[in-house]
Amino acid sequence: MKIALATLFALGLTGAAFAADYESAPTDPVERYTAIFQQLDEDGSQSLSEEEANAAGLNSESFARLDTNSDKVLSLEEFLVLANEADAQSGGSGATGSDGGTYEGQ
Ligand SMILES: [Ca+2]
Repeated sequence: MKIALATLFALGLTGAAFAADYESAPTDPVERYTAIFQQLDEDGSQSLSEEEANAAGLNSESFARLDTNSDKVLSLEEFLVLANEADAQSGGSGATGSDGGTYEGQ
């Protein structure tokens, strides 16, 4: 979980920088992370290579964790696991870190 938290922190910074370009940041984590995904996906492939993910602050271990089908790229669906985690972190007052397994069934 320490790695995941570091990843979220790094992506949070990326999201803040991204949101600064707009009048208001999306409050919904899915919208926010979709926007981040689209910004990171420079070649428009609808997937993130490990290089693109690394540029966003995801290390190789986090990349492998998110790449649930092991095709060496992150789809939007895989990337949005981070949005679900961020939502749980920010919205779950006092309920963080105890389990973290709610997204594993996908
Ligand atoms: Ca994948």
